[in-house]
This record gives sequence, structure tokens and C-alpha cells, in this order.
Amino acid sequence: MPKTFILGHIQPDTDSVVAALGLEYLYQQKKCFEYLDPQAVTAGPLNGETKYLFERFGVTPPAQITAQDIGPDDQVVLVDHNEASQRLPNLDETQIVDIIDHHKVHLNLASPIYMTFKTWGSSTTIVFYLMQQSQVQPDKPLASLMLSAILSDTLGFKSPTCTNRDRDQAQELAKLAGIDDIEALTLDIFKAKSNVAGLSADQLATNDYKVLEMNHQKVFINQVETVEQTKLLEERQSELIAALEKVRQDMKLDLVVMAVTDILQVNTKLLLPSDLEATVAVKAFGGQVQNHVLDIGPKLSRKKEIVPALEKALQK
Ligand SMILES: [Mn+2]
Repeated sequence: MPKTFILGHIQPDTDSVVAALGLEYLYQQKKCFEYLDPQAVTAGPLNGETKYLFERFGVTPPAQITAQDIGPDDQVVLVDHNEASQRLPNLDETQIVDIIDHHKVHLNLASPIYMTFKTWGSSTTIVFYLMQQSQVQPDKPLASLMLSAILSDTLGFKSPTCTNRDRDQAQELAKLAGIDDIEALTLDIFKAKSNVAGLSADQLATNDYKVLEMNHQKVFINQVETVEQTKLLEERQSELIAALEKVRQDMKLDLVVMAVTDILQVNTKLLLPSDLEATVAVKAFGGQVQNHVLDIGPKLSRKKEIVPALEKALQK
């Protein structure tokens, strides 16, 4: 029996996992989508924040798969990503039938497929919109997770990627979830997000990364959202730089950048292992690199505030 795998990006975050689960729920309720045996799955292990949220709301997380688990007659729905570098390794792109995403598009597929792209703050906001269009209501645990995913991806509505649509949908979901104190939930998510003390330098360096092609260069940008920015950049700097250099070699990258974002203070500092990165970062953001670190000020969003500036700097 052919299946439909609903799949988020590698290095899954809460939004990609929960959006996939929401789509599974929607496709199961509404057979009109005609997806056979829809199953939310992940392309990698869950991070600490996502694990915490699934435990808190008593939901079994989606299983992790590899490309070998996808049969020749199965179909794939991508969520929260579109470009090849973020997909499950060795995924056959002719099996992709639908994409639901809020990132910039980098695609050139051989045949037409369904797509829903919105410039909203989380993929889960789009999934809830699709549910509303089909008059489908998530149950309480799913609504709780969906609210959490919006809060996680928009950093408690503080990210510049956040839109009024995200705020409104979050309020709706909070009602369905029976959650009154959104702020308290946000703080719990921040705590789970920033609990990086138990992670090795290798884990930290690849915690939440994207590899993007900019002007024929492979640029790796890892982001750590924490409340312990100074501690990470000072006490663990040399092991982090060593870990980033290893990533550069292993993944054959041109540039490796690590953004350490303080989500409470609203500030990002870039850790730049070599002069290669330092030159590009200063071109992009101005300022001066001190001891491998460039303070780029009150920025939170990789997608909206970091990637476009680096891209522009690399075009010069
Ligand atoms: Mn997302």
C-alpha cells in the first residue's frame, strides 16, 4: 500500500515537526486531499525543546526515517523547507507532490506540484489556515503543540518574521488548547530552547544549521537561541571554533558562521572562525570583529535579518 510521508527539514525544529503532524491530522480528516495513508515523519532526531513539548502535552512524536524507508510508489509532502540542501538526504525529488513552507523558494522541479507558500512567521500558521479552510479543528493536545510551534518559531511574537496572522492564529489555538497564559508557555519554551549546557561543542555547532548557496559558495549558518550568549562565546569559544572548522572540512563548505542569539535581550553575535567569514560579515553588517565575534545588534531572524545581508555582501 503506497504511503504519503509528510516530512520536515533536516535538523528538525519544533515548527517543522508540529506542522507535519498537523498536516497528517488534516489529511486524515479530509479525504479530499487524496493522500494515501498520510504519515508525519522526521528527517532527524528531535531537539531538546521539541522533545520537551511532546512530553508536556502527552503526544507521541513522529518517527524518524531515511530515504530507504520511502518506497517507489510512495509520495512525499515537504513542510517548512523546500530547497534540496535542507531535505532528507537522497530523497528522490520526483516523489514530492506538495510543499507547505514559509522560506524563500529555491526549486526547479521537473513537473507541476501543489504548493502553499506564505510569508507568515511559522509553517504551523499555514497548516492551521489550511485546517480552517477545510473546517477541521485540531484536538486539544495538537492545538497545544501548534500554539507552541508558533511561539517557538516567532520567538514569542518578537521575531521580525512574525505577522498579525501568527498572533491571531495563536490566540485561536490557545482557546482550543485551553491555555490562558501564553507568556508563561513562551518562557517555558525559551528555557527548553536555551538549555544547551548538556550539549557537546559538535552538537552545538550543528544545533540548528542551514547550508545555503550564495553566489556559488556553500555557506553554513548555524543558529543557537539561548539566554547564555556570553557564556557560550567566551567559555566555549575555542572548542566551538574547532567544531566549526571540522564541519567546514566534513561538509566541504566555503563559509561557516554561527549565530548566537540571546532571545531575551534580543541580540545576536556571530562567531566567525576565520578571516574568510570575518571579512564577509563586516561587509554585511558593519562593525568590528573582536576575538572572532561580531555583535550585529538587535537581530533575531536568520531568514530575514542574517541571510539576506550575507547574500548581498557575497554578491559584491
Ligand atoms: Mn519554520
